[in-house]
Amino acid sequence: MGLLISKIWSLFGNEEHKLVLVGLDNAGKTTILYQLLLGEAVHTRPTIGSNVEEVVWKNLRFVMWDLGGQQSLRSAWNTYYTNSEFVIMVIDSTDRQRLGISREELHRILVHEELSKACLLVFANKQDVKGSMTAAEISEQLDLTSIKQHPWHIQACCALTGEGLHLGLEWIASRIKKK
Ligand SMILES: Nc1nc2c(ncn2[C@@H]2O[C@H](COP(=O)(O)OP(=O)(O)O)[C@@H](O)[C@H]2O)c(=O)[nH]1
Ligand SMILES: [Mg+2]
Repeated sequence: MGLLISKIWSLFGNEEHKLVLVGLDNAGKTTILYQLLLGEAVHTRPTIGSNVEEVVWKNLRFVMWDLGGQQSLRSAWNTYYTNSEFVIMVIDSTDRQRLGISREELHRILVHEELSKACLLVFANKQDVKGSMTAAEISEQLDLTSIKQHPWHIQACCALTGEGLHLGLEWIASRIKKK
């Protein structure tokens, strides 16, 4: 009976999907989370530990974990991976210098056993800044085409205005439908 109810429940799209937002400090993770939640850019401070919010979008319920990105906090990311269906990596598209570190972190994350079935969405954030790297450039630098074990997608966005964020969620929704 419980199973039946949960099946019917899921037909209405009410199941929860766990997402983790990762990326270096200052990439825009917290801004993205609150832009999706509130539809506006909030003033952020560096995240110590994590923020978690439930974002409801088109009948889908996402539980989004926003993890602090400073080097000292990155080792704690793996404690949040359990049952995560999506990894959202946020990239500061103006930060050419640290893209190599993002690449290393990304590939380190993806081999984690608890994420073996997770899909990857990369947000190429801060597209409003002149001279920022394009999604194509970032895709190449992150070596995304080498990722064969996880469905992935890269989306250009601007967390300050929200532009592109919903296109990212569209992709996530399309992956959920495929399951
Ligand atoms: N220009 C611009 N600045 C952004 C954008 N997204 C975030 N920021 C700024 O980048 C800084 C870091 O954002 P935050 O969300 O705290 O990054 P986090 O450390 O990844 O959580 C803040 O000053 C944000 O206002 C964006 O799309 N464009
Ligand atoms: Mg933050």
